[in-house]
Amino acid sequence: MRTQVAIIGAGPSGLILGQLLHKAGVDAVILEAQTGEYVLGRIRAGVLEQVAVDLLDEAGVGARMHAEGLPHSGFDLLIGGTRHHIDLAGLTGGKQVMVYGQTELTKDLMDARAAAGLETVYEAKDVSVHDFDGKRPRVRYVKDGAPHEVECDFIAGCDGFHGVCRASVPQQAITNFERVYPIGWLGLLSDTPPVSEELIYAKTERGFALCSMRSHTRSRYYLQVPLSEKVEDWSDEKFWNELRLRLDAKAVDQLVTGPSIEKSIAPLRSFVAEPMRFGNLFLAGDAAHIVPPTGAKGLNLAASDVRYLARALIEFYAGSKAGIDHYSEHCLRRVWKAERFSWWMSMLLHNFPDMNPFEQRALDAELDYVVHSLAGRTTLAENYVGLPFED
Ligand code: RFL
Ligand code: PHB
Repeated sequence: MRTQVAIIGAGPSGLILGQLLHKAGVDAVILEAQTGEYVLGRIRAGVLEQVAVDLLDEAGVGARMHAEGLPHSGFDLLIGGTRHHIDLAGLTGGKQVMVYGQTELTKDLMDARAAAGLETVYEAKDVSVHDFDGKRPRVRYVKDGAPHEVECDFIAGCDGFHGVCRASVPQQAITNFERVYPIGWLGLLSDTPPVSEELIYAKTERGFALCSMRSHTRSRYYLQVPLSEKVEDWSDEKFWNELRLRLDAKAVDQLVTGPSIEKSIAPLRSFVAEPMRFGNLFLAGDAAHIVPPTGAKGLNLAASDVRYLARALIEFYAGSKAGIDHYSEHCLRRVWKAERFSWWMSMLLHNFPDMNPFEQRALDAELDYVVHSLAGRTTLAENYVGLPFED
């Protein structure tokens, strides 16, 4: 098989890239290790920045998101029992975020791809990438026991943190920057109405909690837990009891509980690989970087990488190499700002048991400053809604 761009991974990065390339008449195939149902079953992100919303519109898949997504113009910080409203729109000249589940967005992209008759190979096993530094990039995989090879001009590594693309780059060509945190988020999804119209980020002596949602009838809650916790040890009742202990009286009063539909623990990690281009191989999304979920940036960064990558590849076929030559530099400038923000928001809102007491007090003071200063709240809001593209 021959194509212009071989995309590895059918998560949000790969699917958005495929759609943008298709719109521009660039040929691509997507190879995905899992089944479509498995990809759709992963409960992950919920908050989209305006730039991600705009990109989904550009890709022609925004209709259901606009009909069913929930625009949010602010959120609450609940600190030591006191609420502080962060008026995103008021602080950023009217900018908002959109609450729309990654699952829904993925489904819209899968449907659009199927409707256009575009090829996605699900359950592509043993994917390997070859000669991406040379003239004949190729991708090999096994499907239903039979080996296949795709010849291409470019390979887009959209295969997530544990994918094969970054792992195929020679070690001396890549630098990794990493910070692991000794905590995780225990998430619970339930068909219960959200406790509040806006998200609540809570910092308490028992640890962080987040009240989020997927719709007016479906809630998503998270609790900070030690990494050693096992999800099997958290009955729904135990989760709801602990959540109550981290909320204020108003939220406890309004909280509607019910059986969980999904429960899982995700570790918190910051990670960046530099550069993001190796000859004709490009990394995008979680394949190149990970943020702790506190700032709601992971999916949004994936969207911004793919925006740069689609433009660069489209420009290449129109006769200019400038976009692909600057891909890594453009992405990383935005990536590092989101990394910094996600790290900072995580440090401010979680409890770190082994932290030096001086640093703990200094962080508490910083959080107090942020909520009581217009400049502090503006910085938080400006980063949360998403920084503008610099091009
Ligand atoms: P994905 O979604 O991991 O998709 C990668 C795809 O590649 C496939 N793959 C392979 N395919 C072929 N061959 C191989 N060898 C392969 N290896 C892997 C995988 O099966 C998969 O289908 O990466 P992508 O597309 O870059 O998208 C990134 C986002 O999924 C991620 O950043 C977000 O979910 C992060 N995130 C959030 N981001 C936000 O912007 N806002 C949020 O509110 C938000 N909340 C979250 C989150 C992530 C969370 N978890 C569980 C990590 C909340 C949580 C709890
Ligand atoms: C979510 O709804 O899953 C969510 C929302 C905000 C975050 C992280 C996750 O910061």
